Amino acid sequence: MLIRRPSDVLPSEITPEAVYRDRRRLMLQAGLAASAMGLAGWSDRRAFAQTTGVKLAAQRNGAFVVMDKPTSQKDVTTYNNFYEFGTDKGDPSDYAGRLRTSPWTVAIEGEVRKPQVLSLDDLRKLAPLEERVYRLRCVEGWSMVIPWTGYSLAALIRRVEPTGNARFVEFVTAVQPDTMPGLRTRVLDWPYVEALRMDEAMQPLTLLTFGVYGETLPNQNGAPVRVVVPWKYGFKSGKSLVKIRFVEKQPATSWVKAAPQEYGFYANVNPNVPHPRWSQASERRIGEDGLFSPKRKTLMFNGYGDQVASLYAGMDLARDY
Ligand SMILES: Nc1nc2c(c(=O)[nH]1)N[C@H]1C(S)=C(S)[C@@H](COP(=O)(O)O)O[C@H]1N2
Ligand SMILES: [Mo]
Repeated sequence: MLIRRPSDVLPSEITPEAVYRDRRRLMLQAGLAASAMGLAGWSDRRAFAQTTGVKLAAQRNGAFVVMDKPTSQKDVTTYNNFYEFGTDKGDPSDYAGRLRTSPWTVAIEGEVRKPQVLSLDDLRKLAPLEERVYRLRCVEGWSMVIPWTGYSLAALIRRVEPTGNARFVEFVTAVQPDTMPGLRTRVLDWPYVEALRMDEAMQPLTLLTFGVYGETLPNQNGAPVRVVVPWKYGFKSGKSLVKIRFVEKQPATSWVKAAPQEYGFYANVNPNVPHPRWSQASERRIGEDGLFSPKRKTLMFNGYGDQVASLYAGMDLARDY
């Protein structure tokens, strides 16, 4: 019997659409057959649920809750960017099921007095978990409103005691060639690396994130731990972190390396600075704005200007985009 694994259905195989759809159907059938035989496995879970179902207790922090209507859990967990699993919005939820998230460790390295390797459990217990509702604005022109669970990254940073040389924080994300079909495409230089200036990383909004919608993160949203930086374009919020490195020099980040003319290091949401190929002045809220409804205006710093504008005083944000 031929059981198709996700690696057999790579979009990068560039199969004609019909063949590709047929493979998906076969895969779903394989999942059905497996469940009929009582075999619990990835195919079941992948085909029938997009969330983990594992509750993550947290206190809602009203100071970090935007009033916008949250995007549905379904959209949040099935409309994703996670290029390690493919470049289509549905690829992460379709193919991230095999990502190994346990055991998981995060290494804290570089310019810190207390370098250490933390288990996911220890990392999660380092500070009280909070639920916060943030806007997320993707550089591609869409946005969502998402209830995340986590704590301010600042709590971890204080714990590991950065030295005076630590000026940037680099986030290195997972590379699992056998579970990440997207790694075979050379769209980005893997691992996916992002970074923040130290003061940005210490800003209380910057969230070390373990959950979404009251549950642990689904793989497609960056399980088991990611960062969320709500005043910057979504690509700054690296998923599935394995290393947090404190460094003196501004790190070479994946998107800047891939297209420096298009993606800046700061990547602050800014309606006044167009992407070279499209405007950033407006956005489409997923699940609310149709393709033909007027787009809503994008806010400077994604609406978080009161909290973060001072970080950039004196900088020319049209040059340092
Ligand atoms: N490792 C990794 N992290 C990533 C990405 C990625 O491709 N790989 N995509 C980024 C982009 S472009 C966005 S918009 C957000 C999307 O997060 P979400 O799918 O949980 O909404 O994740 C960011 N983090
Ligand atoms: Mo994005």
